Amino acid sequence: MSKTTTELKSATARGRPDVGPAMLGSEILVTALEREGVDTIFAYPGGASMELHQALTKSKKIRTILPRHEQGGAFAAEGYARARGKAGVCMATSGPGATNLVTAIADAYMDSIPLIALTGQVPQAMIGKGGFQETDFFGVTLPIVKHSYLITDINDIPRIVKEAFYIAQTGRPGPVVIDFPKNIQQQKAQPVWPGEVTVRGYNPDRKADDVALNEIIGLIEKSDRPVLYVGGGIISGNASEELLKFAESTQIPVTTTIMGVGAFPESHPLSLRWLGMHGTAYANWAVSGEFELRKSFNDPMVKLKEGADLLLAFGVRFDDRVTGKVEKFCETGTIVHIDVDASEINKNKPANLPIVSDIRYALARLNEMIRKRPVRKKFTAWHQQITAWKEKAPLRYRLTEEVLKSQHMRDHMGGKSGEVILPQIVIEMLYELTGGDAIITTGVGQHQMWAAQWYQYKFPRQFLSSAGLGAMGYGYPAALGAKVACPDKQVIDIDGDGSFLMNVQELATAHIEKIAAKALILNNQHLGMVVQWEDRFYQGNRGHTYLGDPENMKQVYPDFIAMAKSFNVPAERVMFKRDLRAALQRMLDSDEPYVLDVITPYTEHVLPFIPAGRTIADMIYQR
Ligand SMILES: Cc1ncc(C[n+]2csc(CCOP(=O)(O)OP(=O)(O)O)c2C)c(N)n1
Ligand SMILES: [Mg+2]
Repeated sequence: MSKTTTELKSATARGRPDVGPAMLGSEILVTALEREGVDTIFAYPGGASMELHQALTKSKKIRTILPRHEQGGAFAAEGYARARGKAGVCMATSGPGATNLVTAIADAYMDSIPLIALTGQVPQAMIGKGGFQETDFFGVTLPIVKHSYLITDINDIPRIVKEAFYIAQTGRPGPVVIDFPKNIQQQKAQPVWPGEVTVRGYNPDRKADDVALNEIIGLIEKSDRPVLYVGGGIISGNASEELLKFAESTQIPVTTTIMGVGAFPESHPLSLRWLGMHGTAYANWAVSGEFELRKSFNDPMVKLKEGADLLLAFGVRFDDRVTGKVEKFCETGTIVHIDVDASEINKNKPANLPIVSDIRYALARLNEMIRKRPVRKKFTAWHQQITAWKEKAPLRYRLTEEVLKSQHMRDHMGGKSGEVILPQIVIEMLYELTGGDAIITTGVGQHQMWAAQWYQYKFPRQFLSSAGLGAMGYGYPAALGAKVACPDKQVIDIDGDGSFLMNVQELATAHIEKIAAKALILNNQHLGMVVQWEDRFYQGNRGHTYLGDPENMKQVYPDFIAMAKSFNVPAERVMFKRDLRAALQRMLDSDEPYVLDVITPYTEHVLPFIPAGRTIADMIYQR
């Protein structure tokens, strides 16, 4: 967004200014947060933000949680936001505190998560002088925020905070930075509280017109093979119910992006699960058609079955992890693209019918139209084709030669091949034991893809993962945030050993703050996803992807159990399949944070797999 001018329709305009008693700038900020309904802030103090912490100690409404690393705090705020559906708030001091927030801000930007990042800044007189802990945070974050503010006048605080929440939470949500110089925190003024804000040039309330929506219904009537391809927009737009109604009344099959997992119940007969690089073969075929697997990327593509002739792309952005080679993605289909953010339209893939709209509005209106004039098309042949594809290539795994011959078998299993724990079964079992009801967070890597494949998601805000940015270290802090947001839910971080180690310090936050988020580590002693690419494209040559101790490969390294215990967090390790179920149950039964370290072979690959930038004719899947 460009620089904004604000029109305040404050109480003043109605003749009754809402003026508070004189307070410090820091106190005005905290009061402004309270007025936005903030109940939790993840904040790590320092010289430029301690005034704000002093003010927070006086708040009766806001719980301040001290993370052990600002990145952990910011990921926790994101987890809170994703699980709760309202802005998460994190705070850090200037300089290194602020720069430690950058990864999460970038993550929130990529995945459209409402995040308020507050930072202390050096006093105004010191700005630009390179003083202790000065970083131009406004500048640093400029390309990765929806909007940002540097407070320069104490009287602006109420308006800025109100605008920040408004911008972060409306339209396509995103991160907003508020940088707050220390001298203004220490000034005093009487706050004037705005009633409501509008930001000139910013209109998040976009609604499709009926002509365009009618055209969609016409296209459905004309099509033989329609597919709904839906994403995170359905979740952030709170449109799941409308989507379910629309899919059921039209009988159009639904595939989601990773961001859209949970937007449509995956156990539903119309669900194709998620699509893309590691998505189901049948979702990818339904969108782009089935092709013979070609031996080389230069061979011609040989089509076996037609894919979608109509793609309803709702709240998605045609990410490359979904499309592969974008020209070949749904090459023969008519594309309808609805997004609330006009800049997504025609960005990655041209749409035949582009519509800028709030997705809940559009779906609700479509449902009304369909109620009055039901869709007559039945798509019987199409449903039969999809059933055949589901039977031909379900998600599946088996004990492979690679696993049986692996170092893992020699080092840890003592030849007991029946006892090896494949990562997929851990998640399947977790699904069974939790009745599919848990909120799942993840790190980034193979475990993330398996967590998305082998747990079936049934409600929105159930699967929280760093999708667009792919930030390792996201899982456990995000689980803390989600557990704070939803204390009555079982919240489990399905993590990798590499990813978990990146924010392991947050076990302290979990213990001290009594946040019972669980960490289930699929510990393959490797950066497994990179290993998979090494195996496929670099003849298995290992380029710094082993995480264990090369001098003692029999030892599991590092020792997460000892580490967890040092944080006073109960922990357990499982090596053999016979022990898995009971150990998972103990983890679930714990009312404390808990670490379950499950040792798995590093030789397993995530399938299906469409190599980056390639096509549906290059998809490898388990036969
Ligand atoms: C912060 C960060 N650094 C590097 C990467 C690149 N990367 C993607 S997956 C992966 C391996 C992750 O290993 P682990 O967490 O153990 O998960 P696994 O694949 O073994 O399940 C790496 C290094 C990343 N995504 N994020
Ligand atoms: Mg690993």
